[in-house]
Amino acid sequence: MNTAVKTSPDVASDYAQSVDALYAYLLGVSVFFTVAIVAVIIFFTIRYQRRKADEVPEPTKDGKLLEILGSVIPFILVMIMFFWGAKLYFDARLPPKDAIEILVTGKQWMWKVQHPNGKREINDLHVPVGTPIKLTMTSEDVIHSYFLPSFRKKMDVLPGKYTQLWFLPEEEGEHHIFCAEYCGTEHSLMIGKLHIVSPEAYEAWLSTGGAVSTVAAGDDPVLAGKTLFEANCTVCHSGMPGAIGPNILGAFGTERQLESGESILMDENYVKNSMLNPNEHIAKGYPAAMTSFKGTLNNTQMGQIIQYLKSAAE
Ligand SMILES: [Cu+2]
Repeated sequence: MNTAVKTSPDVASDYAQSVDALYAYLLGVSVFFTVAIVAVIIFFTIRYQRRKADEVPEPTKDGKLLEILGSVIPFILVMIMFFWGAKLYFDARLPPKDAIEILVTGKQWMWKVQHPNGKREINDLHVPVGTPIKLTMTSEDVIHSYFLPSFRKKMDVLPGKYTQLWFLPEEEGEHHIFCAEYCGTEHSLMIGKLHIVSPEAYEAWLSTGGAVSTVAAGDDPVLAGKTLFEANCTVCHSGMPGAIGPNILGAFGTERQLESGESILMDENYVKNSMLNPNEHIAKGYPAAMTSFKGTLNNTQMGQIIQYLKSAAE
């Protein structure tokens, strides 16, 4: 039996290794200065204590070089922390364009996952090796957090908002998935397994169980979104003659000009907010004529419309 104490989770990617290296640097700098400062305090306490009641210390002289070194060295050390940390942060926040998008919904106390072809799974996540994976995540209730410790990647999952987390599975294997935000009684059971398999095995997995042929049309988020779009949005938003709203088919991912003179990126959060609070951002040249779909469309349906708009813009 392996009884070795683990000091850090498994390392499943180059990114995880880079995070560990930065962590080692932070820890090294902290430990070095803690030890050095404590040692100097102890040494000075003994060396310079008052030995006689009438003892008066010698005046000290300025140590200019010491002052400069005492400012410049820490400055360089913290700037290394800043730029190194910023680089890793940007790497983590910007998913590559060719990433496979998988939808994740957090719910007390499970992770509901939907793959591009509509296939669903709960808690587990199957992904093909070698392709970047982008998780687009939201919550049905409280704040959760999707944590892949072996990849050193973690992102809050929030109700009423979409967040993203991406990672590159570099080797086949199995890894932990945790909820990293205390979310209620069974938070500790909100765990899953990440299965990294070969691309062939992933394709095969996608078409088994809830086989593609048996995935109902209503299960495919894009198809379901298309039906909902046509029932609720087409009249005003697909460029029909005389339409009172802007055509949004094909516009996902572009900058939208607003009546206020500002512009805003049409992303998941913008589209969802426009369905809930249509008058918050009015498109340039159009009247504030839309009413809210709050209570008409549920979270899942709004998500499906977003998936349809995304696919219409590809
Ligand atoms: Cu949770």
